[in-house]
This record gives sequence, structure tokens and C-alpha cells, in this order.
Amino acid sequence: MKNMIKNSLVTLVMAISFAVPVLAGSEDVVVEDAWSRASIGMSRPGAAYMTIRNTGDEAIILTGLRTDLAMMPEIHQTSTNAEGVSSMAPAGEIKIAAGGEVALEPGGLHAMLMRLQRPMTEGESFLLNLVFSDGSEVMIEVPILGIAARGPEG
Ligand SMILES: [Cu+2]
Repeated sequence: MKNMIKNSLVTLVMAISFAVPVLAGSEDVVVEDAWSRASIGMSRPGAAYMTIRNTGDEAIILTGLRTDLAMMPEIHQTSTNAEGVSSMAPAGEIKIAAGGEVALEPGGLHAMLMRLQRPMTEGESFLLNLVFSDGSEVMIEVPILGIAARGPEG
């Protein structure tokens, strides 16, 4: 009986987070449209993008990332100055308000995957853990699209 309840809960969670099934972690976090680009070898960092929604009634704070694909995964913010030159820097902690969402997308916030441990190959995917300030983690699977992909549809 206990097992049946657990199974239906799993089904429910999967049905709610339609785009990117959360494999483990906080029930208040929904991740949608996760994607990344294939890399040329391992000498340059990779990047991953997604939308993170907080369906809970309390703010949550994203403090970091963890993945075995990269030794130094970090959340970065790209900004463009008045001369049109863009640069990026660590974004620090990302607060997501109750009922709010934050978009990681090209030209803005992104998950920078520094010190790749293997090449990112189109058609494959990797596991990425989002780490929150309460110590909880949400594990998602990020598909690797083509090297010229500009969005989750490729
Ligand atoms: Cu970056």
C-alpha cells in the first residue's frame, strides 16, 4: 500500500514538471526548458540554460551548482556595457521569490560549466544539481543540443 502511494506521487511530480523531470529534490522547484550546447573538445567552458520556477510560498535561494561534467560549475551573469561589449561574472546567490521564476538564457544568467571533464556531445545529456540555501538539491537532466543551438528547440 505504501508503495502504491509513493508510485502515484512520483507520477504526479513527473506530470507537473513536464519539460524537465526533476529527478530528485525539492518539491517546490520546477525546471523547464533545460538545454545546453555541444562543445568543441574540453578546453573551453560549456554553458547550460533553463527556467527555474518556485511553486512554493516562500522565497528560495539558489546558491550553486554541482555536476560531474565540470569541476567548476558556476552561475554567471552576462552584461553588455554602453559600448556594446559584453562580459560575464559570477552572479552570486539567486533569489527566486515565492511563485516567481528565473530564466537562465543566452545573454543573461547562465550555468557556466568550467573545467569540463569530458566533451559535451550532441544528442547526449548530463545530470546537473541545483543547490539551494537550505541545503536541498534538485537534480535535473540537461540535453546537449547542436553546437549552434539558440534555444531549447535547437
Ligand atoms: Cu559564463
